[in-house]
Amino acid sequence: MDALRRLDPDIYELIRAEERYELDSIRLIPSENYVSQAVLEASGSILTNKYSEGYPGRRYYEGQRYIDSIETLAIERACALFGAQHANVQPYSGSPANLAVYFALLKPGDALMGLALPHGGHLTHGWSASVTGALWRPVQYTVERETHRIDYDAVRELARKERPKIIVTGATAYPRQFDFKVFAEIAREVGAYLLADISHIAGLIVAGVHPDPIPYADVVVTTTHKTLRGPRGAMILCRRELADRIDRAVFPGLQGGPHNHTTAAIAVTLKEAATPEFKRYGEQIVKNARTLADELLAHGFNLVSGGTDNHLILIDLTTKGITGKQAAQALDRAGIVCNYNTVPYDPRKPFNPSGIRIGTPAVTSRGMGEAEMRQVARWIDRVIAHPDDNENSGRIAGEVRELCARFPAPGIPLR
Ligand code: DSN
Repeated sequence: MDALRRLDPDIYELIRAEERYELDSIRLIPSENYVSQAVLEASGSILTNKYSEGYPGRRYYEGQRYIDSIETLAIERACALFGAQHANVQPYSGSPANLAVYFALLKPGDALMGLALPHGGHLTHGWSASVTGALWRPVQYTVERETHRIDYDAVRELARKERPKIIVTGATAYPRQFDFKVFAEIAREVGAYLLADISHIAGLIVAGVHPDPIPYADVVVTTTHKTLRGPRGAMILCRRELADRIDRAVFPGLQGGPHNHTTAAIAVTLKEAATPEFKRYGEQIVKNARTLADELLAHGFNLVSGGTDNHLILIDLTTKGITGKQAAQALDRAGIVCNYNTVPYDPRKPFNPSGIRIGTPAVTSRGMGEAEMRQVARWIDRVIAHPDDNENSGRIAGEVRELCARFPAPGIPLR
């Protein structure tokens, strides 16, 4: 980055500092990852120079000979990897992807049913603070109070009563698997489309360690930068009959020109995800999460739903006498990065809730395994036991740096 260093040393230094931070810390935010050097190169390429509104072979700009080939490759690889009939790889990220699906399939005021945000759903699944809760009539299901799991009978009952036009399955903070077959049966019974938002679990589905929604859902949305380990972007996969409506909703309905550098990086990501190494990566994410959860339970932590089936763990810290925000800040001082999060039926507000959310996609990308997860759990326990003891946090941060030095991060050169 010599040119950047000379032209804009401020930004250069900040990027270098973030690089060091990502290298020296245990990154447990379950929606984050480390992309490969190949993905970084495609993402930072001259493709950012291009405008190409439209789709391959149907553009509003001339000069698309290479861009068309790149987008076609991305589409073909997405369809092959997920077994989908159609893929749109242009959404800028997950929120616009979900909006495009609603714009394609709903009329203003139609009912949109999704998991409530405080129960693990996403803002764009119809939460009141989101435009999706304003343009459409939100119907929100919750997890069960005792088990913290989706109660499919309650979902069916609510769907029968409210007659949504789309039912969304998917979450940002749900540590268990989704039963897409049951969701599809409910959607069919009430005449709704089923949208599976697999943003968090796409890499696990590809690796075969989470059930696959493609046989059941009308539309599947995923971001490309979480467990799939690609650039920040999104894709919409759907049945052939819905392809035109989805494509028109993305462009010209919601977006202008696609971000071609991102499209190329998505194509590279999909090539990487089709390898046996990626399957092993997905399997290890889940093994690591289970080990981390078991070790936390052994240290007396209270986990939402009692554990995990996927890549993430939600810890309710109420019994430890500390809030999620205090815990996340103390952990950050010790070199362990996570986000604070509401837990189901949380009496506290989202900006200082009762829980933290942790996950294993990024640490698994560095090659860490079960032994390291047990160590991470011990560090979390030591920090949470003395959150205001900066000497303790500093000592742990040193130990964290030593461990991290043994596990190179993809895409970040060792200097
Ligand atoms: N904000 C993302 C996450 O952290 O899960 C979801 O969009």
